[in-house]
Amino acid sequence: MASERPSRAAILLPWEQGRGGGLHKRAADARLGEAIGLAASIGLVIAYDAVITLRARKPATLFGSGQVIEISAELHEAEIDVAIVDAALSPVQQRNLERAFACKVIDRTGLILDIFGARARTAEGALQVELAHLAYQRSRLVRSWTHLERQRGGFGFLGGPGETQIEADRRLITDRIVRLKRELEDVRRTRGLHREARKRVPFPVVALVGYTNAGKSTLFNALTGAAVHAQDQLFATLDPTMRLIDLPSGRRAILSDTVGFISELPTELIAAFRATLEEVAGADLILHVRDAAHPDSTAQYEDVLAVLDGMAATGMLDQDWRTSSIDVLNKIDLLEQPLDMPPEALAVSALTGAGLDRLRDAIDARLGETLTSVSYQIPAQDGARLAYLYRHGEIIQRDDLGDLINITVRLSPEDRARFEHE
Ligand SMILES: Nc1nc2c(ncn2[C@@H]2O[C@H](COP(=O)(O)OP(=O)(O)O)[C@@H](O)[C@H]2O)c(=O)[nH]1
Ligand SMILES: [Mg+2]
Repeated sequence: MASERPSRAAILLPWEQGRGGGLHKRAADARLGEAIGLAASIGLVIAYDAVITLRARKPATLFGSGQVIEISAELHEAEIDVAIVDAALSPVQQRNLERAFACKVIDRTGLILDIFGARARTAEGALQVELAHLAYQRSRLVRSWTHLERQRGGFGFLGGPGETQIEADRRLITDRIVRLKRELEDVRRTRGLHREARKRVPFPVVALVGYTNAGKSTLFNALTGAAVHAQDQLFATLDPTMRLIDLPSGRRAILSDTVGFISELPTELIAAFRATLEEVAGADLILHVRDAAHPDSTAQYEDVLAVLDGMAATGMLDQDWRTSSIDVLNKIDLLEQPLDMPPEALAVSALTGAGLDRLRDAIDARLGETLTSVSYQIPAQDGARLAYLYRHGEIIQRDDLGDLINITVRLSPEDRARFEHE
């Protein structure tokens, strides 16, 4: 279809009756809101959405036959190009629904893969997403293949053209997966180098993390405002989701928006998601943004902590990453009563701007506590002191002047004191 207009999407959330009708309406609404946010984040226009109560999961179409007819009419009415079913669809269900709805149908995994693909930043992220994509495609081929096999009583000797095609596709995909895995290994080997380069950015990096729909992007826009810095262009070419912010003390930092956490992330996408969190690993400060008005706010908060702790366990993050993070409770404008919250958390509304001044102050103070930039002149033969700076600091600039080296480095107060005591 020609894309003169943005694609119009419908979000269909199958909701099993057992999941508890009226009582859990809030949960269903929250889940629908998440799916809408995800779809909107890749530029789809959401022209229709519905929670569809399932009495049973129909193997052929997931939804009941009456429901399929009703939905078809609605989708037609709303001129939908793509229907997103917020569940896992079997290849057969997907095909049958495409036929019935007369539009493209994608399931939850397909949608998330698209989002990760659009947002992957590092080479590793892009490779991981492609890998997940291929594995997803292959699993779909495998399933129809075993289905054919079964029809033939387990032997493929009579293989017709359809079957041969599937086998060939499958082999192509498998080959590509093998090559991708090799590339990934290479990328991992050079990962350290990239991080080193990244650290040379002369400003501390503040990364926003949290569930999708928590309000990270809204907060990103609110904090960065309309002010566009000349230096922004430096980052704009790299990434539109990194921008310079001015803090009250005059300190500057780079604010970095990230792909959000997604509830019930399909397991085959976890590696790809983790790769998109790479840049969080390089951040000087993490802003953990929560939707304080979400029914699962606490569980979501704990999920994020668990993933970040997991990154710390594998060495991607510092063990004490929690000391360089700030909990931000967003959407307080939606709350009827004041929050019962930890004393060190900050309550804000990215939408109304409430609490943002205090957040700016807190970011400023935290960055001030952690790293400061210092310049030293070191004799070129003093390898031990140079090594110390490389190990403990972030080298911003180095000029070799024969016998002397001028070096500018960002150090924590403790490391700086130790270095200067020597
Ligand atoms: N009421 C209210 N809505 C907000 C607030 N912050 C964000 N939102 C809304 O929440 C939705 C998701 O926000 P977004 O920034 O895209 O979330 P992200 O997925 O974390 O980047 C959008 O509809 C925002 O308008 C807030 O402080 N109050
Ligand atoms: Mg966002």
